[in-house]
Amino acid sequence: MGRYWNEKIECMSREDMKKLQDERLVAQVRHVYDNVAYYRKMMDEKGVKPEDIRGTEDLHKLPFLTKADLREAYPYGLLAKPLSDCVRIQSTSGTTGKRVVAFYTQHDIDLWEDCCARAIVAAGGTRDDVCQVCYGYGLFTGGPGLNGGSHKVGCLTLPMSSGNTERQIQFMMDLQSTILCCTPSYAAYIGETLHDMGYGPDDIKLKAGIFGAEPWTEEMRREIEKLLGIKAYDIYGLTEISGPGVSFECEEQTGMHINEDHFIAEIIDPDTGEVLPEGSKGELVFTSITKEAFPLLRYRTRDICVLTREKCSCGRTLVKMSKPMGRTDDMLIIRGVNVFPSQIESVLLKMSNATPNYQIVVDRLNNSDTFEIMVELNDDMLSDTVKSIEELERKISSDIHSILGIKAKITLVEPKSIPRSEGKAVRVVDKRKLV
Ligand code: DLL
Repeated sequence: MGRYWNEKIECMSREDMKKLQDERLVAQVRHVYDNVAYYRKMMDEKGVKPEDIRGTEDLHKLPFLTKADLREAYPYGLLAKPLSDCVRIQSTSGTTGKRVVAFYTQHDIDLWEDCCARAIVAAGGTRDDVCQVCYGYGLFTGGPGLNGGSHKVGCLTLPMSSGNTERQIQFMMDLQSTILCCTPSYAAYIGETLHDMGYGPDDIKLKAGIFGAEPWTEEMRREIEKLLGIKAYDIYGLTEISGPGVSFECEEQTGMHINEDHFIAEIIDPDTGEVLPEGSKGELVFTSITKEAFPLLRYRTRDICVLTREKCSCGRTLVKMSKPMGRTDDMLIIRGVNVFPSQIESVLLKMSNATPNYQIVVDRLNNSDTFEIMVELNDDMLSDTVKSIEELERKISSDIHSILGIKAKITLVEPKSIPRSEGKAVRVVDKRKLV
């Protein structure tokens, strides 16, 4: 199988990739215009006709699509194929407003699973591997996507879903799993539990992990790699665009290659909508050029990141995106300051005696925001003196202050007292009623 799942595509020259994207984009715009009344209306209002789109250079002429459009069109308003051609739905984990429901034909499932297969092969997966999938199964795309990719590669697939961590570890040992797929926070929890059970990396056969669905830092990567004795690869995706595998990391671990034969990426200024040049930081926008049932054109992800076409040592020519650096919407605004949970995480990961398990609690008292960060101590710290605990509290507090410019109340709590999540970690509890 080699280093790539699809070498022809993954290592295609820029000119050939552009040609492929141009052809697919033109056909997709026509398909959507002819079959989706909601989209036709948006294009008509903007005065754009399908024949105005002749290639990727015309992409900017199309209107953006946002989550608000998806909610308005819920459930069938953006469907581009008859329901009888659809074989699956998946849905977002969002807790506010209406859920987003995405539809798939069999062709759409195939291309999505193919993208996940590319990610697994990039992480070193072959038909000799045992791939333990502990992302949630069901409406969430994590489990089904990686499960499908793992089948395609020919790995022995363990469809574990999340939860029952001791059983996960038992299976991991008994069936000698070599690849672990789950959220990074769950991977860290599996690592902690492994150690609590009296085992270490030498007792398991894992070699790689494919972790995504939530933000995680480089420090967290190193921590998980150490706990489990593996190489940890990032994977990105969103339900609206298909699920995991929109982009994936290679052995260079310096960003995620976007599957550009299926998804065209742009970076825009989130305030003006203007397309920014390569290397600029801005909001990531995707156009899906091969999906049949739920093809979104210029969908605003709200994820902030940077794209780069620098040559990658892995040989892939697919454009790379940085780890998302936050979101334009779940960014917290505390006392007027923009706060990304990842900034807090990176402070904590630099402290040797605090753990990256934290929860931010924001409230509003007498018209002023309160900002508390609960941080778990590690076991060694428990036996320490009150003085050294106070010292740590002061250090975290001053580092947070210097990064964010605002003060937070730091509360150090006992190891394992912050509820663990088996899916995406709950890092923020916002009790303010601002809407
Ligand atoms: O989280 C799909 C997925 C499953 C990706 C498993 C990777 C692995 P949604 O629930 O629709 O889909 O959430 C999508 O999660 O817009 C990002 O804000 C965030 N996200 C996804 N992957 C990453 C990542 C899945 N690797 C939203 N790093 C996206 C940071 C991520 N954030």
